[in-house]
Amino acid sequence: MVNPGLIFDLDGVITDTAEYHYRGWKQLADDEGLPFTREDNEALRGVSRRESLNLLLKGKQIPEETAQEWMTRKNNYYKAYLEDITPADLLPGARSFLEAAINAGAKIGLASASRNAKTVLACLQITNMFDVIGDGYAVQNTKPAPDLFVWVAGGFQLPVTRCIVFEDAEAGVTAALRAGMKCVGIGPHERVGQAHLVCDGLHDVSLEQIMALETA
Ligand code: B16
Ligand code: MG
Repeated sequence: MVNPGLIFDLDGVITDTAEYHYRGWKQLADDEGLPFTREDNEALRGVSRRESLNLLLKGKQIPEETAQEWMTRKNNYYKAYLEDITPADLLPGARSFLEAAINAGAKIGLASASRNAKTVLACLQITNMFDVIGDGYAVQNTKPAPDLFVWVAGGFQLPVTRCIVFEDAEAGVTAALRAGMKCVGIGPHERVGQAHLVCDGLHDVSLEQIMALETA
């Protein structure tokens, strides 16, 4: 039988860029006199840049031109932080889990909502570990739509039922389940409890557990 495909979200699964996204949005919010807290930032986890702006605006209406300028400004703040990312910023267990999966013959894919995903992979020096890279440019409908995961499965040339997703965001877990894939949720039950298996991170699961999930 052909080996399964493992599909990894980036922020919150392989590395933790959430803090940098927070600082970028916070800088923009401060520039524009909008209230924005770390608690508010939790709702932005895993959702697209555009949806993040909508959440930040909390219903406030702004012209499209202003929206574009604000997203560009936040992204420039965010990109400045990315310059500091090195392989030391891989989350615990990420490298060893990826290596074990590659050695076992699994296909490895990325499914990130971020348009900066390829830059982050390059900074982490792990680009060549991935067979398929799906980022914020790959599909139009972002998570919780299943499109990005289905797109990566297509790149693997595997049916969706042979793919297992690793996600830290509620929207990402929903997207994986809608795609008809098994899902490993990383984080608290309140956030990722809909997943087939919940754990604290890639350091907290074995490849055997994951492979068993595929046939469960
Ligand atoms: P960008 P993931 C997501 O990454 C982040 O969790 C989310 O906070 C961010 O808004 C989104 O990427 C878009 O990022 O502005 O760089 O395109 O978790 O899907 O890897
Ligand atoms: Mg994430």
